[in-house]
Amino acid sequence: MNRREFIQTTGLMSASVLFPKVLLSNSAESTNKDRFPKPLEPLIKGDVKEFHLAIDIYQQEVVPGFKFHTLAFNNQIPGPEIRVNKGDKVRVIFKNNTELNHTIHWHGMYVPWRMDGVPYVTQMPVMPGQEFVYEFVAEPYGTHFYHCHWGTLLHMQSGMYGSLIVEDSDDPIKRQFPYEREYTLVYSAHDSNFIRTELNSMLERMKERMYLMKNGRFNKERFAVFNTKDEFVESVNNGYQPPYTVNRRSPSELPQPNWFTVNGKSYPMTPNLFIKEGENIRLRLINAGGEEHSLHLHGHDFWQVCDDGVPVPQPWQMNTVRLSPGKTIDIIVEGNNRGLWTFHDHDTRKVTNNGLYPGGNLLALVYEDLPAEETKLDMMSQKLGLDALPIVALDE
Ligand SMILES: [Cu+2]
Repeated sequence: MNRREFIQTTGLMSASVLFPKVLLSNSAESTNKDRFPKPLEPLIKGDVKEFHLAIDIYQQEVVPGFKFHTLAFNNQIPGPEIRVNKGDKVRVIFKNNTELNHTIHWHGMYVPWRMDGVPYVTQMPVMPGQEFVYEFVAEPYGTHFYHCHWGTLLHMQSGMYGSLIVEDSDDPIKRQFPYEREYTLVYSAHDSNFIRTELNSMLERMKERMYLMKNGRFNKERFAVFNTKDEFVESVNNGYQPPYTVNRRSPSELPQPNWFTVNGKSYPMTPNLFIKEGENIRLRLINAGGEEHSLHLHGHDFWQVCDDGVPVPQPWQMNTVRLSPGKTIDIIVEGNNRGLWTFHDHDTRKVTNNGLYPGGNLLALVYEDLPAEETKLDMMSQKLGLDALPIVALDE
C-alpha cells in the first residue's frame, strides 16, 4: 500500500465510524446506558444512607482491542455514582481488597476533617485487607466527586474516581432551565505504560513492606514514612538520604497520557448525549484526571450554570468551556438545532487513541427526533469509488 492509498483508506474508515446509523440504531439506547456511571444503591440504616465501596485490581476495556490492568471501585471505571440529597447522613464503608494502600477523598464536600482522606494528615492509609468507615452530612449542593488520595499520581489516573452528586429537592438550576434528562461525564487521561510499570513495582514494594511489618522489622527510613516532620529532619541530619536525593524521574518519565477517556471509554465507545428539539439537557462535567480539557460543542451555545457545584449568579453562554484538573462544571444544552453534532476536546492531542485520530474525548450530541430521511447518510452504500474521495496531500 503506498502513502496515498493509505490516506484514502484511513479517511474512509474514520468517516464510517461516524455513521449516523450507528448512533441512532435501536440497540444504541440500551448500550448507551452502560456508558454512564452506574448509581450505587444505599442501604437504609435508620436515618443513615450506607454505601459500600471496594477497591480491586480490574481489567478495563477502553476501546475494543485495548484493555489495561488498573484499580477500580466496585469493578467499574468510573466508580459507581453516589447520589444523595442535601443534608443526608452518609456512611461509606470502604474495603481495600488490593495489596496497595488507599484512602478516599471527598472532593468539594464539607466533610469533618478526619473524613477528608489525606493519608498521614487526616487518617492512616487504609492498608491491604482493611476497612475504613467514612461518615459525613451531604453538603454542599452540586456536582462533586471522590477519588483515592494515596499515590495520587498513579491511583487517580488508574481509575480510582467516581461522581458524587448532591441534589436539592428545589433544584436552583431546574427552576431556571427546566430539564428532565441529565448526563454525568467524568473525564480522565491515562498513561498506559506508566500505569503498567508503576502498578507492578508498587505491588512488589508493598509485598516487602507488609512482610517486614509483620516481622516487626519495618524501617521508617526505607519506606520514607515518618511520624513528624522533626523526625524526618532528624533522620536526614543523621545521614538518611531521602528518595529525591537518590532517585530522580526525568520529565519524560512522568505520565505522558496516551488514552483520554469519558466515563472510562474512548471514542468510538464514548457515550451519546440524546436530546430532542425543544428539550434542555444538563451535563455534569467532572475532570478527575490530570490534564486540562477544552470542551467544544458544535452547532450550539450552551449555558454554564454551575462552577465546582456552585450555581453561578448569572449563567452565561459559550460554546467552549475549559475544564481544569479537579474542576466540575455543569452546563445546560438547549435542543434548538436538530442534527448530529460533536462535543469534543479542542486540544486535538486529546481526541486520539494512543496517538491516532479520531479517538479520545470525542462524543456525539444526537437528536432522537431527526427525521428518518435525514439519517440516511450511509457512506458505504453511496458507492463512492475511492477516486471520488478527496485526496489529502500533506507533504507530497
Ligand atoms: Cu489508591
